[in-house]
Amino acid sequence: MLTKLKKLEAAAQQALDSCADADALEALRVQYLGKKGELTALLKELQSVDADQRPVVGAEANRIKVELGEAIRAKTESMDRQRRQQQLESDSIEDVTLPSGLIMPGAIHPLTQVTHRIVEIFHGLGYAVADGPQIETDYYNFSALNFPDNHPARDMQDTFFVENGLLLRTHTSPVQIHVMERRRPPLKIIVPGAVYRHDDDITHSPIFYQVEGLAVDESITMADLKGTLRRFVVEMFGDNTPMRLRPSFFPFTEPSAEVDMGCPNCCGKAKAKGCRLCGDSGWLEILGAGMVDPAVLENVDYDPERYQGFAFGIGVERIAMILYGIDDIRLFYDGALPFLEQFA
Ligand code: 2NL
Repeated sequence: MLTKLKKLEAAAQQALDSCADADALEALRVQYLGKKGELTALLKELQSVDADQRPVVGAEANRIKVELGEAIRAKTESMDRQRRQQQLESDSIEDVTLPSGLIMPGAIHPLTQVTHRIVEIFHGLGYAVADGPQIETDYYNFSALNFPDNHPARDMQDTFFVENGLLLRTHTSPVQIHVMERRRPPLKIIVPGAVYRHDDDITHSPIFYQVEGLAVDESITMADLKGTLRRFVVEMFGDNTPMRLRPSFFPFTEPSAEVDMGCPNCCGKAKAKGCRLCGDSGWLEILGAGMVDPAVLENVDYDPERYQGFAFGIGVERIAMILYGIDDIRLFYDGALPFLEQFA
């Protein structure tokens, strides 16, 4: 019996050494250790061994069973590791700089394109670009701009307040206040940037973009304002675009005006003027403007007897919607590619 066991062990060891893959190893395991395997069969013969020999033979058979099982498991594992290593090496990318198949070229967002165009027009008129913080104090966003303490725009319902009495600017005007505090006239600046109001429907977004302008010098008049805005309208919408100023009110300008352009949809057409876009008036409001209120100049220590200024505020979304015939402001913020790709 012991001789049989020794022979079996030697044969199994030799077979194991010549196993070349996982299938062969599994076949080997079944051949020796399986239910009908050779070692299993020998273990069953144990009953016929003399009782005094049985413990020695039994122990030897068990040792072979355990060691052979362990050897097969170890070789299976080592071949597995080797196979994975080879796969890693053969799968490796030789040139990591090669482009992938699908490349989606990016494009400038339409609101950014329109902002750039507006800034470019005023740059051509000698304006310098300025910017500043989007989180502001009540002073820079409201008080310095001559908003009375009880003005409804200060209301929680219109303004996003953050902690410590700070707020998200509701217009870019606080930037102009910072610039005027730092510099003396003459001054011509254009201020593009994100602003925030608690508003959300098809013509209002809680974040939106403005370009405000400010010019301060000795003897600036309303005629300078009108001539400047005329240049803007002509550059943006074309030579023959009608434009008009309508009296209005802002806390920070006096006098104030709203500026309309002829409705690009119906103005000048043969039939009677008016359509859905312009509310049947033939005119579309495009921006607000006015002469800087002397109280605002005083707040930044400019002498209002010596200096005058004009200012204006342009809503980027509104200009883009008119320019491209878009009727829902939310399209700019949804990030849907079929919409955005049209501006690539
Ligand atoms: C609008 C109106 C406007 C201004 C913004 C301004 C800034 C300073 C002083 C005076 Cl620091 N004015 N900005 C003036 C008039 C109108 O915006 O409806 N924008 C969309």
